[in-house]
Amino acid sequence: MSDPGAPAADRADGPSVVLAIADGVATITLNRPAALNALTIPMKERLLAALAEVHADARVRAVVLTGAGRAFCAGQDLKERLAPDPPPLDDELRLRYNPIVRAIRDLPQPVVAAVNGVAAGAGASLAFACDLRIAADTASFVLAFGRIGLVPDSGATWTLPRLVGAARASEMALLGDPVSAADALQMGLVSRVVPADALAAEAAAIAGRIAGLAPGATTATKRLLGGAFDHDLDVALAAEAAAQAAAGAHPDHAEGLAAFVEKRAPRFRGG
Ligand code: LHQ
Repeated sequence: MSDPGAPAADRADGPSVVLAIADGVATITLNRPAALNALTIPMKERLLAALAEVHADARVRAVVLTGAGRAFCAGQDLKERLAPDPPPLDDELRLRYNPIVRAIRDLPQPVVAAVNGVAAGAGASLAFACDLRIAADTASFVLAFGRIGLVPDSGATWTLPRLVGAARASEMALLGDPVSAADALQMGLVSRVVPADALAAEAAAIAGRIAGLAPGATTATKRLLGGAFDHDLDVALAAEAAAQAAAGAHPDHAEGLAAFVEKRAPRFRGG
């Protein structure tokens, strides 16, 4: 499927966003490699549609978000912004970028960003919105917004300080220097760095492990962690207790206990 009205890079390389679902794992691939997977309007709409499809599919228990070619995502397609009458920037954010970030955060399934190359501008913001980030040793993160006279967006001013702390977030946002995969690992922006040719397998393995967990408990864990910096301890303790009551009442908890005493792997059913 390709867009007749889309930029050449979309038409040449097929759909600008590819969704593949297998064994409980959805892999969403940003696919405009000739433009470093820079985001056009049709591509953002496809990404949002893919996220909605994944949200609605109870078979999917983990998601991998990655890029085709040598980049993860170079952010907004700047050439699209230079076309006559581009949409106002705030419309672009409200109608497309913000819903994508919200959709990632609201997915019941954890999302693993497999950062295969440069993640720039809103491309970095997308990675920051995910639950886990693993990177190829060739990857980098660039908050390129300032260079073109813009502010960090798509949630970066909210996610980045939570991930790396205020000091490092301020350096990245204000100076805009590329952060290598090794530095990203050191500052906790990513949790693993692997050789580039091992990234897809590593991401699939992590997502596969998540897909084997009890889905209800996994979703609740994502929610509890997602609220971690917004609540005080008492709210967090109460939220954990409520989530634990729900998880404990689910047959998957009984299955986990049975598997433990029977010394076998659990078979979680979800639902
Ligand atoms: C691109 C892009 C690109 C188009 C590489 N667009 N073609 C903004 C406005 C609207 C709404 C709200 O949000 C935002 C948020 C944002 O995302 S603003 C930030 C936008 N992104 C950037 O400023 C990054 C621009 N790109 C770069 O700085 C470099 O390309 C990076 C550092 C990503 C990679 O550098 P290189 O590895 O040296 O690759 P390159 O620059 O040679 O790019 C390869 C091709 O990809 C090239 O096309 P060409 O036809 O000349 O081979 C670039 O034009 C194209 N490309 N980024 N964002």
